[in-house]
Amino acid sequence: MSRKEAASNTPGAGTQPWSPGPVVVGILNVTPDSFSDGGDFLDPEAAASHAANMLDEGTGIIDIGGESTRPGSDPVLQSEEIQRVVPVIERILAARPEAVISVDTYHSAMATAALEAGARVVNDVTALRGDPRMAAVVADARCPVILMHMQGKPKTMQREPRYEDVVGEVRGFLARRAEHAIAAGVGPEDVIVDPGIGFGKTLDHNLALLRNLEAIVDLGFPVLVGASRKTFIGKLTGVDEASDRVFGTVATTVLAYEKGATLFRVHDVRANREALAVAGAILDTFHR
Ligand code: HH2
Repeated sequence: MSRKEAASNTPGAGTQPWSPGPVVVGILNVTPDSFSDGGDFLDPEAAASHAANMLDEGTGIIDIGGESTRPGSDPVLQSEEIQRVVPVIERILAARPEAVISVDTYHSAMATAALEAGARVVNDVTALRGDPRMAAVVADARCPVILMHMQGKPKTMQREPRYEDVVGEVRGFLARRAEHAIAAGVGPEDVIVDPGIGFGKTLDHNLALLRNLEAIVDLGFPVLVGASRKTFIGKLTGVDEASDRVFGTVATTVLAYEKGATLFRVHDVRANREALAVAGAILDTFHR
């Protein structure tokens, strides 16, 4: 698929609640233990103020998570997750009713509570495998859903991940999960796929996926890339502090965009949005 054809996969062409063009998905983790922003936004007031900053910086979606899925993390109780996330959604929407909020969860009860509170997208890192009720929740809500590839579970996924052909296996998995979602009643226009950078993958696996992203774009669904501040960027740059990995993140965003990805889940909204504006103009896709 050509770059221009991939651009027509951009969410917004159908009923999705965001505008055409590359979409920055700003990360808001309401957790004590996320790998980069853990503990920063547990207070709903601080979370809402960070969301407002991200909106001012041009985020198209705010992705709110109440459970860390970093390597080695433990699951949290759904009740705890809901208690963390719902007040934050309510507070953001009270101040900025136009905000498009996505909920980063694989629990159907959390997704239901978030959608009731006004979230409009579900981001499921298990691609609807984590909870048998999730597909029906998304189908009933008629909302976009992000289906992400992960090998294993967060607790152990970075212990010797193995593939025969990482690109082919991730592509095949995403095709099967998209088929599953559509069979369960999710609109084909509501499916977004994500290769799951860092989820059961070595540095070489991550690089192979990013280098061959066209193979995922070719599935015909919008592609989200979530590389922000991740360990592979630290390995390549020698930057240990996650919050300092913005330059490496921006390089990933621009190259992934050039290969046809259209959604970028990032912590640093302004840096990535400005890079995408310039990259889009050079690629001559969205600047007119
Ligand atoms: N990465 C993280 C969490 N959710 N969702 C999608 N669709 N794609 C990703 O790559 C992705 C994701 C992990 O990053 P972060 O939220 O910053 O950290 P933590 O899991 O520690 O909260």
